[in-house]
Amino acid sequence: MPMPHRTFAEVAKRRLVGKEGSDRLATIRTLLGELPGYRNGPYADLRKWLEGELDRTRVRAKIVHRDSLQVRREGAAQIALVGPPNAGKSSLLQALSDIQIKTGDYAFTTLRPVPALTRIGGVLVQLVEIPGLIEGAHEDRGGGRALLGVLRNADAIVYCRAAAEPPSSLDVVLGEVAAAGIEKRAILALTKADELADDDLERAVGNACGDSTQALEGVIAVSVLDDESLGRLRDAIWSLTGLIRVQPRRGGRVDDEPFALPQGATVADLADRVHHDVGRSCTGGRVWGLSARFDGQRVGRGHVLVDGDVVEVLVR
Ligand SMILES: Nc1nc2c(ncn2[C@@H]2O[C@H](COP(=O)(O)OP(=O)(O)OP(=O)(O)O)[C@@H](O)[C@H]2O)c(=O)[nH]1
Ligand SMILES: [Mg+2]
Repeated sequence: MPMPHRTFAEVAKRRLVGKEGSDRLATIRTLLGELPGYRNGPYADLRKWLEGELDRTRVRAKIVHRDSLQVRREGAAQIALVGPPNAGKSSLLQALSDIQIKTGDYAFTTLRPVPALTRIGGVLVQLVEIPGLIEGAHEDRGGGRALLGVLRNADAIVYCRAAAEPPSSLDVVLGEVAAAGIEKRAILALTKADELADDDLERAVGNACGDSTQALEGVIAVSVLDDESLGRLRDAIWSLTGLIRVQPRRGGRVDDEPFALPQGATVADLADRVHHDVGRSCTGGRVWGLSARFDGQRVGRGHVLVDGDVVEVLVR
C-alpha cells in the first residue's frame, strides 16, 4: 500500500525544508524513488512537481550567492541579527544552528548577510546575520543600502551588543536603521555575558533599555558558553515571530512537528494548512491545550487556537 498522496506531499515538503544544493537534490531523488510509478493522477502530479524542484534547485545552485545579497526566505519566520562589528553575531548564529561560520576577534569578519536555520520548539526559524552597518549606511556607504534591504525584509530584529560595552556602542546601528525608516519588533541581546560578574551584568541589563528609540520587547543577557541563556534567547526570538505552534493529532498520534500559524489562527486555518481539501471539508476539531476548556474539547471551525495546542481536525 503506497502512502496516501497527501501525506506523501506533506512528508516530501518537510524533508526538503532547509535543504539546498546537493543535499536537496539527493533528497528529491530519494523521494522520486519512493513515489509509486503511476502515469496519471495525484502521484503523477507529485512526480512532475518533484522533477520541477530538481530543475529549480539546479538553477538556484548556479546563480544564487554569486554576488547577490539576497537571502532566500526559509522557515516560518526570518529574524535579523544586527549590531556593531565584533558583537558576537556570528557566534550566536553558530550556537543556535549547525552552521559553520567564521568568527573572529576583529571587526568585519562577516561581509555579507549569512542565513542559518534554527529549530525553536520544533519549528524552523531563519536567522540572518546582517554585517557591517557603518555610519552613512542609509546613504549606501559600505554597500549599506543592500544590507538595510535585507533587514527591511526580515520579520523582526535581534539587536546585539557586548554586555561589557557601553549602550552607545549600538548608536550607529540604531541610527542607521531609524534613518532607513525601518521599524520592526525587536529585542536586545547583551552578548558575551560571561565576561561580566553577576552584579555588573544585572546593572548592564537594567541600563540597557535606554538604548533604543525603537521600542524593545525585551533584553536578554546571553553567552554562547551558557546553554540556558541560549534557550532564553530562543524563547524570546519565538515571541518576536508572533506565531503560534499547533500540533496536529491524527488517529490518536500527535505529530512531532508542529505547524507555525499566525496569532488568531483557527481550526479551519490549521486544516487548510494541512491541505486545502481538508480545509474545505473541515467541520471543526478536538482540542487539547490552553485554548480548550478540557482535554479533547469538541470545537467548531472558527475556534481560535493558541501556542502549544494539539488539534485533531474533523472532516465531513
Ligand atoms: N567570551 C565570549 N566571547 C564571545 C562570545 N560570543 C562571541 N565571542 C567572541 O567575540 C569575537 C567576535 O565574535 P563574532 O561572532 O565573530 O562577532 P560578529 O558580531 O559576527 O563580528 P563581525 O562579523 O566581525 O561583525 C570572537 O572572538 C568570539 O569568540 C561569548 O558569548 N563569550
Ligand atoms: Mg560575524
